Amino acid sequence: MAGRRAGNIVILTGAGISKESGLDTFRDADGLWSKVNLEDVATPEGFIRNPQMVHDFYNHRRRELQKDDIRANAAHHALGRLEAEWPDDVLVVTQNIDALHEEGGSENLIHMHGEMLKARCDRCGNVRCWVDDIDIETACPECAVAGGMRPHVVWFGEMPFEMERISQALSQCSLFISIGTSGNVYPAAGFVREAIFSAKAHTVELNMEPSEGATLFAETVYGPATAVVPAYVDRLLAEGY
Ligand code: BV8
Repeated sequence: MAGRRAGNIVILTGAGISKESGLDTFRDADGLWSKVNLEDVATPEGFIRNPQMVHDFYNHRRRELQKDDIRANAAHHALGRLEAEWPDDVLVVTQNIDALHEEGGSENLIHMHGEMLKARCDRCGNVRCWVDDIDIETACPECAVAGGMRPHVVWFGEMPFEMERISQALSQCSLFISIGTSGNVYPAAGFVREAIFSAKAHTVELNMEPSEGATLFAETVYGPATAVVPAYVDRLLAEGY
């Protein structure tokens, strides 16, 4: 539908959109999963087996993403601009646990895999902003019980957040854009199918290279996010899709 400049947009992002801000991806050659075993640090079983190892993994990443030189890049800012200038809804659903979309100006935003700068108490369920390290002695500020604090992130085998709201948005979108994700992790990797079958949406993949689901997309543009995403947003605002 060349030229369409209306309709709700759902944008799924993954680690690739934050790569040029200086944060590691997971499955690239130098990615996080090449340095540590995901079963040990991103599963509830791993946390039960060795909670301090999991805390060390997240404490390192939490410190990293708070460094002054880790800033939102042109791709994050382009999505903030799209949300501000597009006539209908723009929802960003991110698998990322950094806060770079917020810095880029996105407000209609869902962190489906949680947020690194939040912590949750397994005892009382309290969730709050958290910038310091967590360890096995850390006490919950709410219920004062020690040892139950964990990063407020979604591990493998745990249900991602706000799935109802995401499905609702997918069923009502006219345009689905996937940015910087390898399409390995479900349910996020299945959103493109949902957008096609429940909303007959136009689908676009903007990535460094074809993802696992590349053949499902009506349109694909490959290259670094800081080049490809602003250019796509400019074209979308000027000419539609
Ligand atoms: C669920 C934690 C169901 C936070 C993450 C057996 C048992 C249990 C579950 C399963 C199972 N088998 C399969 C599953 C489902 C499982 C899954 O999908 N496994 C895969 C590996 C097969 N999924 C789950 O478990 C999910 N939960 O299914 O629950 C359920 C049902 C009922 C009741 C209860 C539960 C939970 C998944 C979430 C896991 N948590 N992380 C954290 O530490 O960050 S996953 C991790 O992968 C991150 O969240 C990350 O965001 C996510 C996806 O990775 P990507 O973002 O795509 O990153 P990746 O490195 O892979 O790719 C980067 C891409 O960017 C590449 O394509 C690259 O080319 C590109 N790129 C690089 N540079 C650039 C670039 N692009 C543009 N510009 C650049 N410069």
